[in-house]
Amino acid sequence: MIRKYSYGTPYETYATVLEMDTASEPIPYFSVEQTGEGLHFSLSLKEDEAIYGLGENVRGINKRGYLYISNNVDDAPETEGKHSLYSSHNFIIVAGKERTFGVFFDDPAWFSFDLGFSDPDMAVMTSRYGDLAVYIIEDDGLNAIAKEFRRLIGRSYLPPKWAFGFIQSRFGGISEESVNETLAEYEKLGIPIDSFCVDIDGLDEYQNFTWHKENFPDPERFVKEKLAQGIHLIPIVDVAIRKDENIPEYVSGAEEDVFCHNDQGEDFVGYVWPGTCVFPDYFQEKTRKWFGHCYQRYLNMGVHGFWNDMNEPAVFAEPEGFRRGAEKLNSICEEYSFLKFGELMEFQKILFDLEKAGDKFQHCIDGKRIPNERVHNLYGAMMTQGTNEGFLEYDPNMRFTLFTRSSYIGSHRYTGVWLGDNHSWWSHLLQNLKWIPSMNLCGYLYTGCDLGGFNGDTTDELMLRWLQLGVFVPLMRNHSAWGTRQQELWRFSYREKMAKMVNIRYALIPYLYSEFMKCALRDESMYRPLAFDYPDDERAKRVEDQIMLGGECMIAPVYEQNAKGRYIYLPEDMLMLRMRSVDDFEEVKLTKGDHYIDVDTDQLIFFIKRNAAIPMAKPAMRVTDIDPDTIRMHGWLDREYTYELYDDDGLSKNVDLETGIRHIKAGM
Ligand code: MIG
Repeated sequence: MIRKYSYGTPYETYATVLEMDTASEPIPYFSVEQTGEGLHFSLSLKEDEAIYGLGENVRGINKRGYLYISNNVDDAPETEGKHSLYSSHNFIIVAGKERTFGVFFDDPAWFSFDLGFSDPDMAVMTSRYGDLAVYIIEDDGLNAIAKEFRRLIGRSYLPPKWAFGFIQSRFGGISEESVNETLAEYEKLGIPIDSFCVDIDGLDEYQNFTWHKENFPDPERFVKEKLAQGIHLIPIVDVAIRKDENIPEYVSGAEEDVFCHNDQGEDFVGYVWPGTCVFPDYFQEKTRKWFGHCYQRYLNMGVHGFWNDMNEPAVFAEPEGFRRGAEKLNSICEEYSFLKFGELMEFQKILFDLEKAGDKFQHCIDGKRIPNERVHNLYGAMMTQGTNEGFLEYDPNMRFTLFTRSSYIGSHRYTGVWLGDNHSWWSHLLQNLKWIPSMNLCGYLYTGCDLGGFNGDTTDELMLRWLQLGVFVPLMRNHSAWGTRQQELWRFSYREKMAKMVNIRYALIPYLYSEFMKCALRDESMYRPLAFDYPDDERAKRVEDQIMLGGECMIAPVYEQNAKGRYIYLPEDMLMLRMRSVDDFEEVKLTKGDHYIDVDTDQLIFFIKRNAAIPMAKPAMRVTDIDPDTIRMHGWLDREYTYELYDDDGLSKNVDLETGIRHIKAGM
């Protein structure tokens, strides 16, 4: 059951798809109080209660015990001391013996979740402006509540099947040659791959919808050539557009007045990668249409995958910012004081501070001028809606690959998400694992983190271990930053071991795709905290480094350097697969309870519930070449098990569970 409550004058956020009346009785569970700081929703927490959700934020699967702030920001590194990341997903479930309910605060402005931070026994949610809708979601247990929430927010984005293939990416140095070189090396090593990302350095002076003139001299030919090899190119699309009469998007956009304004009624100008830029005002329908149309340049070439970046939005500086920065530096030179120096630590904010921009950065909503801060967390989500307009214009029945950095609940209907600029840290491998079930709870099924880590230098062991998690993650992308150690798999001493892991991924694709599509079409989570499936198991509720996958599996990666094994808690009997490669593996029957498991660096482990079975196929070099006739079932069976294998053409929007499901029997 879902009930809606309304406060102030909520903005249209596009988060929900159900038309609902506002309840007239006061909101249950919470006491509501207005102070100078905002509208507070307070709840006293019982000792046994856990809190799940929040999609993208720092720290655990159980979010209790910290302060989280919805305030989309480009602020790497994603250390646990942060309170905000790139996206805001204001949905939580409070779960305990006496009560379990979900609550969604549909508020696109600054919003905080003090979940036992100021007071361990209190949860206080604060809306800065008090213009919001609140939804209380009740049902029978955690999974049922999660599903009910998804009914409220609508069906998750469906990527094409090729998006489940391995994606190679690198910020720095991409060219026709570098792509061909990696392809050839991967071919030699037998590493399957389906796509390459093209980052901003692969564009013409960092500008959207272009190609670097020297590195991609004939993009039409190159795109065709790669498609003929079964390889997709996935270019990046940034928010900002250079203010330059020679840029067609600037000219057409200015003509149609689609950019964000400042307090003088002129286009807001700020510096980002392409130079002096303007920012599309995606809150306007005409902007979304215009922006979507810009993608046709790529789409018409056969480019059918994209990643949307910098859409918090990230603004490096504003024109007067540089003058302010210079003055600050001068004043320190003239008279050094530690206080002044301290301000330098926040130098970026001297150049531009979106949080303090006020009327300087405005949107036009329903004909009214609205400062960004009122709807800030929606900006990236509105961008992806614009992208979707472009897809619909090109082919309304086709699925496209899309992942965004910034998002809000609602954009899960249009896009996947990647977790921005993580680090080549072991702690971020674990962060990756914890992030996935929280994202699933908020409707984001097509998700992944930069495998191997984006910033910093990865190592053979970290890359290999991270791949052993990446095998199970829908968006399987290896990406790294300019200036860091190069991360293409063929460059590592462990390349042969890595090749085997990617092959295991491709062997699992029929299963992963089937589970993904079933969950998407049934409004379910593909990855869940153990607590969701074993609500009566006190131990399962405490587990933060294992998650459930689909209807049959549990994953538990090794996430520590030099670890040759790890502890596992099994909430029921399970079959462990310990795999060196698709053909070199052991099946170990394990009983419910605690186990210490040996896992050599070149081994991947995962678990299948007793009396369940999963399909694995013979891998192929491309997703489309995987032959379903090679499927073999794996499981520990005391009786027959029937697996529902979903499959379809992987490309069109003609998706139907009934016609797509084939029953595969696994014998004893
Ligand atoms: O300011 O396009 O998160 O994946 O490689 C950095 C360059 C801009 C941030 C993205 C990252 C991407 C990088 N971008």
